[in-house]
Amino acid sequence: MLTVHHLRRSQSERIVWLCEELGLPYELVCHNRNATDLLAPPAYKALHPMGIAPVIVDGDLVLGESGAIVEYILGTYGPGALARRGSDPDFAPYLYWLHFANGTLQATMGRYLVVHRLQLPPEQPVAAATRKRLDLVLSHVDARCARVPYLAGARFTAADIMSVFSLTTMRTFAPVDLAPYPHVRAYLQERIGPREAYRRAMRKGDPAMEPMLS
Ligand SMILES: N[C@@H](CCC(=O)N[C@@H](CS)C(=O)NCC(=O)O)C(=O)O
Repeated sequence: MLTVHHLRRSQSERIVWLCEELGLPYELVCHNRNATDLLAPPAYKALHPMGIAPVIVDGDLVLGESGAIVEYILGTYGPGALARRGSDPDFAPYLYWLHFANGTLQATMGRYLVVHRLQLPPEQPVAAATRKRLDLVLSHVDARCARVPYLAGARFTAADIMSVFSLTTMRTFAPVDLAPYPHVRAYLQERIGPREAYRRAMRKGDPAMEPMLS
């Protein structure tokens, strides 16, 4: 059986959510971050050479990297409903938003986290450039959410599963006010939050944490 190693408050929530959306049988192993440095604990580090979340184990396979895991699960177990393929008009936007999630959105949030942790003043050039990039990225997502219900288009896909962490749980580490992005907020509150599989995944992953949807 597929085992999902979930590091609490991390990108591995995407994989728990994906399994719940697909209704897959899977074993969920939850790990807490170290209290001191908030990194993954030694047991998590031992799972994979990178030691970062997510990691899945499927028979002899140990796989890391959210995007690879999502593609692997969809390709191996997914009935196809959460991906878009070549002849589908949503194929190109699906690919774009699936890859934008880690390539640009999460990367920018990560950069913003560093600036936040270093407590750089807003006028410091790197801090100012990072804030500008973050606004560009969030405005881009906001414009997309204003036009279509889900990132790939009319239907919910794995592109949403890849993106939501950066707009929600990531903000517990790097606070970002979503008030200037009302369509992102509507997307989170009206379309993602009510999804039973999302709520179940979040509850199973960390019953003590309320999803940050606003
Ligand atoms: N690009 C990777 C990023 C993985 C990553 O940075 N995970 C963080 C959690 S969000 C982590 O494991 N941090 C704990 C640590 O570095 O020890 C992916 O999507 O899988």
